[in-house]
Amino acid sequence: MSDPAKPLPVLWSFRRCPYAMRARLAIAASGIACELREIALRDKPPAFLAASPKGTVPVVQLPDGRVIDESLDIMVWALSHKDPHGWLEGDVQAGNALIARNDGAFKHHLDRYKYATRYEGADAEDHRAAGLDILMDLDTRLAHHPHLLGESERLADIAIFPFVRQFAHTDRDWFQARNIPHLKAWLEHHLTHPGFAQVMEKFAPWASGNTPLVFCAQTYNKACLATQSGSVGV
Ligand SMILES: N[C@@H](CCC(=O)N[C@@H](CS)C(=O)NCC(=O)O)C(=O)O
Repeated sequence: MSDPAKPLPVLWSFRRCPYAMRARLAIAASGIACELREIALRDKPPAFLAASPKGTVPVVQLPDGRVIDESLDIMVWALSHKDPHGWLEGDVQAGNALIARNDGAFKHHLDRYKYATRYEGADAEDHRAAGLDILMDLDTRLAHHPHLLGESERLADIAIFPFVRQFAHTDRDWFQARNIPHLKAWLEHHLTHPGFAQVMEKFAPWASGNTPLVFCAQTYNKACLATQSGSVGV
């Protein structure tokens, strides 16, 4: 439990942002209590921009004044504190390569598929096909083991699935018709995990003077324990 006298790290977040999701998942797993401040991207609070002028979520503001404003750095910061599921273990180089492709090429195609009108000359179907090529590669990996890097869930699984979720939800019928069964099972596992529901709880945007909202996911790990008997339990 958090000590009410001790200031908590502040987590600036946006519920539907895949970068923020992966940061919340890692913080939840670590058990670190934070003050969650949900923001609206169209109406960023001055206090948020003062903490991180680049204006992207997620951002963690530590009580000592340090600011962590990249989702992967937030994940590593949180899990370095406590990593109950061993997400930082395994083949880190291979995991980082998968994450780099996700955050680079896959995100590029995802944005131009989902928001084609925002990108001049972008053809949504071309970008969807290019995104699918990457997902087919992930599907091939997942044909051999339940997680991207082997028998155990790692940072790459947690860092990548929120983006695959967004791709899948852009046109659910089209996605369902694709022959990528292993990837679909992997995605379903993450989406139905009780810990995911917990980090997707809805909150109104933060306003100065609000009662602090403690994002403490002690319950995340309890939820994990409850599912450990499942076939691909965390
Ligand atoms: N590289 C950053 C990217 C974060 C990012 O781009 N987040 C989006 C939301 S999903 C954002 O805040 N965009 C700013 C905006 O839309 O104004 C990270 O990993 O944290």
